[in-house]
Amino acid sequence: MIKEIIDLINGYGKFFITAHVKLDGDALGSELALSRLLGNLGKEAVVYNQDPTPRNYHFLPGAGDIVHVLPPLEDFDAAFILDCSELERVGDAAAAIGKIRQLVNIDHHVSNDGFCEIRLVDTTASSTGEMIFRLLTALGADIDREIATNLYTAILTDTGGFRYGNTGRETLAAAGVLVGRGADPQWISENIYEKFPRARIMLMARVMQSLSFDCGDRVGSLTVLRRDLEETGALPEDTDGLVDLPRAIDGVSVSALFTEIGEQRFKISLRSKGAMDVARVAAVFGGGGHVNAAACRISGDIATVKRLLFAAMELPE
Ligand SMILES: [Mn+2]
Repeated sequence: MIKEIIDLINGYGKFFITAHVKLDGDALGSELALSRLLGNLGKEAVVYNQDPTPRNYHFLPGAGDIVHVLPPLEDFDAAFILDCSELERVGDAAAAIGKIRQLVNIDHHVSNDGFCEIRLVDTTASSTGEMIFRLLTALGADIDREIATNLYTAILTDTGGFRYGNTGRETLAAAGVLVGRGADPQWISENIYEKFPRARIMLMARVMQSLSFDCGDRVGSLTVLRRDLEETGALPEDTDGLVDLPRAIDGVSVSALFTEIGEQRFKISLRSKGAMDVARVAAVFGGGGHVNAAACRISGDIATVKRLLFAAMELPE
């Protein structure tokens, strides 16, 4: 399939690139690296995202050129849909984007539904960034500092800083090559993880008060209510990473973050240690993800939502 994608890149001139809503480092780094690659090859590429770029990713080379208003889609020869397991993940424009002549999906989610013919899906890859790295290598394309910085960011963030189970030998080898091409690990980490606004830490302090344990103390959870954001001045993106906090507790194998997204409606982010498959739990409620990281939405008051979720985990009470 990589051959088909290379032929398509060589054969066409104008490319549309997008990724999922609720942007993360993998989505952004993959988009910007691919866009830069296409530009280096003399092609035209536009990166479109429905959502704004989170503040801590503004440093990524090319981030300022991302558009958030849909350009005329009939101009494009092909569209790259990155880090998406379903076309719908790109947001409200999914149906329109789906009409672009040629769709290419590059992704690593286990729940990928194979929505288009030309696709590069490897559920063993750490990140879409690692797959873009393979594509670049197969193309024999030059990896400049801009590409290296974006791909290193994609891999770094999707592996939780090279800590998760998806961190393989190839992952680290790719990261090594990228550092050799100018990606600066310290500068990149500082930008992503150590430039938070004060409101984010105030939100964290407040949300930590909601820490609770269930299922025989094997599940640790936090709850973010809308008023927590309002009263601290934090933004929705400031809840990123909160889900990882309970998982760091000894004896906790699953962490859950309940985020109030509407009247009697919660988004639940799940993280697990080891073999516990949270994608299966999320799927019970129509969600999805990976073995160790998944998400879903459930309606009801917080007590009901918690009860439904914990019942689906089938862990001893
Ligand atoms: Mn990813």
